[in-house]
Amino acid sequence: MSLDLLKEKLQSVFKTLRGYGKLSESNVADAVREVRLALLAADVNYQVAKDFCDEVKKKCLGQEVLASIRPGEQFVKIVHDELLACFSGDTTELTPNRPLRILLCGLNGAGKTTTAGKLANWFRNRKQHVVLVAGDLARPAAIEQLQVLGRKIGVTVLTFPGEKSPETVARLAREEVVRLRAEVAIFDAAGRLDVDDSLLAELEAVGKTWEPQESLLVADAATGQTAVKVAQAFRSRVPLTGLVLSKFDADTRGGAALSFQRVTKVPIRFLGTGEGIDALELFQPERLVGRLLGMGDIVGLVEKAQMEFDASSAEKLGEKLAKNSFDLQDFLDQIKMVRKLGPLQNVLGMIPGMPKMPDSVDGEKSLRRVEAMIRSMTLEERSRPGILNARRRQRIARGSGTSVSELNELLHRFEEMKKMMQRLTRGGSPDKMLRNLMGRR
Ligand SMILES: Nc1nc2c(ncn2[C@@H]2O[C@H](COP(=O)(O)OP(=O)(O)OP(=O)(O)O)[C@@H](O)[C@H]2O)c(=O)[nH]1
Ligand SMILES: [Mg+2]
Repeated sequence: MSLDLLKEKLQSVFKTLRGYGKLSESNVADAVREVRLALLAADVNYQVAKDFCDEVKKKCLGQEVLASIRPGEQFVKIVHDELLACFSGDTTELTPNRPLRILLCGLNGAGKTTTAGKLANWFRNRKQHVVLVAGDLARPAAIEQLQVLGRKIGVTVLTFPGEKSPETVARLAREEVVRLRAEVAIFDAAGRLDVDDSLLAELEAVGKTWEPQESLLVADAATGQTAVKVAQAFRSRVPLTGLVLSKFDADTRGGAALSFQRVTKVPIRFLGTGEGIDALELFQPERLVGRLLGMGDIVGLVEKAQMEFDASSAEKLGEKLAKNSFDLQDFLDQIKMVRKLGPLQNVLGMIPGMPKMPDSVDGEKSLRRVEAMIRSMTLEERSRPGILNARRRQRIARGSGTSVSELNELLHRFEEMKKMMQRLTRGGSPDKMLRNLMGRR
């Protein structure tokens, strides 16, 4: 299996770290160096590996040490999240427009024709009317190869015998696609041994006529950084919308996958995982990263520990409430703490007094405004909101770029929340009450 080497190396780094009592500057530096070597050995682009490691280091040193988990585990989680970030950005869905015209390009032997067959099969399995277009007029047996594939999966292959220009084929095929009312049409273009001007010029011309919504570059994963360079060269002339990494099943070092998106800014859409017609996977970053680390359990564990950590500071908060000394400063601390926990829509509900937000964008916005308002208050105002007269309120609203009525609403909500919490505290221990309030047992 590919990627095994990188996986092994990462695991040995994690093992070493597990022996330490806590993450310190020096053991983090050691571990990060090991990770960098592992990435480079796996053929990850140098700059990508460097940025990656800088980021991991920063996160490790900036993070609270969670009492209940071991440093190695926390480190795994950080590496995991950073690996995922290598793929963040664009969506992986193919455009919903119909007819969907796809152009497959790439070097000789990259796997274009095979991928064309696999993709056609993929759409056909999804009950889409799909056709293949034989656009490789350069290699003598290319048309026949596609026809054989088409017959195998029961998909029409459009050919234009005698035609010498791929551009003309693109024009005629487009008309045919409309006539046949096909929903998806996949153009199998010619390759070259190397990226050269004649190839790029041909693809440019085909692109102008075929006007594909999706231009996918098929690149051989086994060629590692070379594949990344090829992608960069193509991208300069052909507006690529995605990559298909073929031969991902072969014994590759796997690092190319990690470099692609960062270097080329083009998302990986599919992985080719074998010669068979079914050997095509929609690219899912979580899956790849999970496979790479082989430690989904640890990632889950750290997430849980973060929740526990949250609960222990909730206890302290509970004491404050019991003594009726919970003030706006504590409220602000709560918001800060909750922020650390991750996706806002999941955690917003944990802040006492925060209304449920319909979506994370609105939630984030409103949270930021609440923070701004509290930050515009003096410390005295934060601990004794009672002194907030009209003048002070005006000043705070101006200072935070909000309005007096918004501030009034916040203060009202805060008082309501305090009252409600007080009622709840009478019925039990503060920390139990808070856990209840925060939806935990
Ligand atoms: N193991 C493996 N082999 C693959 C995969 N994709 C393609 N191949 C093999 O790679 C070889 C070349 O594939 P083609 O699809 O003919 O490549 P092409 O890009 O169309 O090549 P040209 O038409 O010559 O430019 C074939 O032997 C395929 O079986 C894959 O995902 N895994
Ligand atoms: Mg081919």
